[in-house]
Amino acid sequence: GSFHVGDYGRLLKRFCKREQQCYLRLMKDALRPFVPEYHGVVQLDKLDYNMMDNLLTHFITPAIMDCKIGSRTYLEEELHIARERPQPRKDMYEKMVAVDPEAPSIQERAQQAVLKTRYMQWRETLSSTASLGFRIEGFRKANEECHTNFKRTKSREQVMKAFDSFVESSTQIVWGYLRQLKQLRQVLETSDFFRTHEVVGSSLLFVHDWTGRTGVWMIDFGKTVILPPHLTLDHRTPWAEGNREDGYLWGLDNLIDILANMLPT
Ligand code: 4IP
Ligand code: MN
Repeated sequence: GSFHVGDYGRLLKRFCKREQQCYLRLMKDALRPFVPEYHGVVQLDKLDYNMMDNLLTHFITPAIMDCKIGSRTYLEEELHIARERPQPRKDMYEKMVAVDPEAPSIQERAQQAVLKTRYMQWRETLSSTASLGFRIEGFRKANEECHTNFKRTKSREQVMKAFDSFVESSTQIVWGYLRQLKQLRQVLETSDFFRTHEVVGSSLLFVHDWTGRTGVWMIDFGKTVILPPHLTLDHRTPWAEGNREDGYLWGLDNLIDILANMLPT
């Protein structure tokens, strides 16, 4: 696989140069408390890995959830590549018809293949990514029960129901997450890293356990890219090709709003 649990509470993730550059910059940014500590590159069986803190270490049989944040899940540069050198993907066609046999166009059906950007856009509108700026990718409960069937989880009500199942209706846990998400939002709004990066395909990792402890961290920076000098993002303005906006804060606003609505009034 692309992960190994290392010694000393560390995690090894298959090396990605772009992700390494992000972690190096994040270690010097206000966001540092909201990402795993980065410990450099290590080799294992001739493969390179980025080494970071294992975020689960201080929890007891934790429940974990991965939410992909942002209104767009592919980079603008992937769009350019798709135009210049279109590479129809049979694997993505197969994933598409498995969910909805009606989804491919006549041309896509003839090719039995779709472009990656087309597949990603279809996933965005099928899920809550396009309408809410985030989507649940999956969660695992303390009892090891895994839930990954969220490709069509789109409405606020569906999302709320999934969150409620993840926290097993604990308002204490929802409170904990809400407090940490609001702290994260405050820090994001002052972070130099955040202002100067297009953050795409990154997730928030939610972790809690039966003691009532909660934690939220930003993870997955393989598609987080630095902007050209003098360009900055507010992460709330809707995307129009060329503006590089990713909808990250818009999604976080919606996520916070939905969690707040799960609490008794
Ligand atoms: C996957 O689609 C995810 O979007 C992956 O993102 C993405 O990897 C895959 O692209 C794509 O096939 P499903 O979730 O519908 O299976 P993530 O890595 O965040 O899970 P990228 O490389 O875009 O991050 P390919 O090109 O790796 O297949
Ligand atoms: Mn990825």
